[in-house]
Amino acid sequence: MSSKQKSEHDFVVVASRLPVDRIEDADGRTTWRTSPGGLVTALEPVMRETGGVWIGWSGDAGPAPGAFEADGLHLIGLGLSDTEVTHFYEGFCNATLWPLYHDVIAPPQFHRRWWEAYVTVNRRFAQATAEQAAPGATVWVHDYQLQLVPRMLRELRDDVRIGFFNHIPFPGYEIFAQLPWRRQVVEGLLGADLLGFQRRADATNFGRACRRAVGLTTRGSTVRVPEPGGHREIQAAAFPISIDAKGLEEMARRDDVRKRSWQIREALEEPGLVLLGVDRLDYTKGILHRLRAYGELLADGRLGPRVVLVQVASPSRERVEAYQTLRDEVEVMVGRINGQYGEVGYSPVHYLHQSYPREEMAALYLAGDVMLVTPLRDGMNLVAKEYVASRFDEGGTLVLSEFTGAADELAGAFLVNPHDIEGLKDTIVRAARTGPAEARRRMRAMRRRVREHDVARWAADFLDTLRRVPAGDQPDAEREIS
Ligand code: GDG
Repeated sequence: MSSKQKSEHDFVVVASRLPVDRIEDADGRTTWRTSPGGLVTALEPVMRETGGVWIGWSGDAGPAPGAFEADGLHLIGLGLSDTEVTHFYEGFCNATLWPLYHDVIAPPQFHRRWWEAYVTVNRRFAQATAEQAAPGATVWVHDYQLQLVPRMLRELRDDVRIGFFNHIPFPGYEIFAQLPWRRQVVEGLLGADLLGFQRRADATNFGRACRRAVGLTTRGSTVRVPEPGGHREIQAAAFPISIDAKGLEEMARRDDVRKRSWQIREALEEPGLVLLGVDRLDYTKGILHRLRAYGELLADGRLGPRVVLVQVASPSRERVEAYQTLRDEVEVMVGRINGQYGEVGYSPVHYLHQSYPREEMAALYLAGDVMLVTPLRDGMNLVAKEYVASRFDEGGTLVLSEFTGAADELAGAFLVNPHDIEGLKDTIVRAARTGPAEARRRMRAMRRRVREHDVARWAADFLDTLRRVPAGDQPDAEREIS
């Protein structure tokens, strides 16, 4: 145990990013504003109840902000140097693991110096966590940026209970096996007591990686990890993440938000049909496939006159090359479609490369007739769930890629394989032509699902399971796993 250990917090959240944004005021002083993401909403009550702490990076290169409070939450900001931002964050996280874990949609790059930075930064997170956790504390580590933290932390503090949740897919073994450091990554994760994934298929893929990369035995969701003189049994299972459905519905019902949604439709000047896409500008989201299908539908005239596609593509990872290339490709295609099918006073694509306040997002969701969520691969896709939660009017239809985690849950969606452009076109047409009674039936079923399985339930399910898994070493004699 580290001599610097402060042993303060019974609950520690460890995520690559802090749940706050840095704001410089006019006098150059730094203040912090909590960013209202789903994860914070879900974990805030637990954090407050337990006096928990959140450890993460502020998002800027430079010295560590250290311990501070924002809106009553205890936060510890860790620092990354310029080189670490390049090698760890933009490199190993966003140009190695992200494409690899999304079925190599873009080619992953493998560089030893990026891996070294990944190890260094993960160790920094593990050490900071070991210093903050009270004896027997519960630690919840998040996502692919921190896969080595569970084991590093266990080596420093074998008294804490460690959960890990992977927000992105865990790939099939043939793909995962490309990673030169596959064994270290699996062993890093196996330091946890409970590993959570979005879909059962991800947990199954992880089990296979344990068998193939490390030679372990698994049974169902249990992985048996040998330890000197005994073994540990770890659970790897699906915990599909969700959203603050109630909060979002309340926002969508607000007068100002509804008014804004009418204004949006008005600004589109009597559209025949409004299709909507909302994504980070990322190659996993299938934006090019969507645009291609839409362009062909305009050529065929199958969607009728004055159809518009509103496509929000919020800026993301702009210093990573694959993202710059994607932006160019998307913008060329948007320009081509508008050039070919637009008229004075009519643009078939409204492309918005901007970030919007949450209220504007809710208004957009209300203004869309057909929501297009067409990722080539996506751990869950919260946008699909947000659309459904916002539609208190039970209007609108959802076209949803089979390759999202959300497709396992949202049975009322029109499921589609985005690689199949003909199929995508037919599905968009079907979703657009659905009669109001059928659309309402589908929307109701999806809304029920999202309301009953919201982000608070997700967090409670994970933390309850983590509390129940047997922690620590077990003697070898008890039972055999085949
Ligand atoms: C990862 C996994 C998994 C987008 N533009 C704006 C904005 N957004 C918000 C959306 C939504 C979130 O960002 C995006 O969440 P997604 O789930 O769709 O996708 P990723 O960012 O790739 O998230 C994913 C998720 O983690 C959670 O586990 O579902 O599979 O890839 O909430 O609304 N929000 C605002 N302005 C924007 O312009 N305010």
